[in-house]
Amino acid sequence: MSSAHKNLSVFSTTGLPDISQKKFAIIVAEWNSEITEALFEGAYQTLVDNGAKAENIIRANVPGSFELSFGSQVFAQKPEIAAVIAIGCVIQGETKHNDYINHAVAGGLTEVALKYNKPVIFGVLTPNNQQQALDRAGGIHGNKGDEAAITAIKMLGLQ
Ligand code: RBF
Repeated sequence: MSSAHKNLSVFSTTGLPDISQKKFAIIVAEWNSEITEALFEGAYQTLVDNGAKAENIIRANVPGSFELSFGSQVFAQKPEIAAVIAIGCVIQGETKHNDYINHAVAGGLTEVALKYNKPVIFGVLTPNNQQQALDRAGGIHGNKGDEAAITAIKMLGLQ
């Protein structure tokens, strides 16, 4: 089914756990900052809208998406952090750099989550072009940052 005009960020928010006492870290890659700032805003606002206290949301920047694994580990290892959301945007170029970065980050974030036994969310867009990124960062397909935040909250409900 084509997703050309679909808001892909429609999700259920029923039965979410209480996050009023939970601390979150949002790690933001500076590459493609127009996109990653919009994703961050979506994630931050969604956490607040669902009960997180603003002072319990910590933000840290890393240069590019490749650095998200290490940046996430720095915060995942802190006992007070309940969940980490990694935000990035890797746009396909003429070379295969995007494949290497995307695979490295997906694997790195998975490792950090399993090592520290807490949710580490993959909020990384992997679009073919800038327009696809804009469409998913507050455009016609919604905001994947919102989804990343809801995913973090849902995963906390498992614990
Ligand atoms: N980082 C991103 O977050 N998004 C990108 O689209 C992106 N494109 C890159 C393209 C090339 C050719 C290189 C070398 C790096 C790129 N990076 C990108 C940066 C990467 O995530 C990382 O910060 C650097 O490779 C330093 O480790």
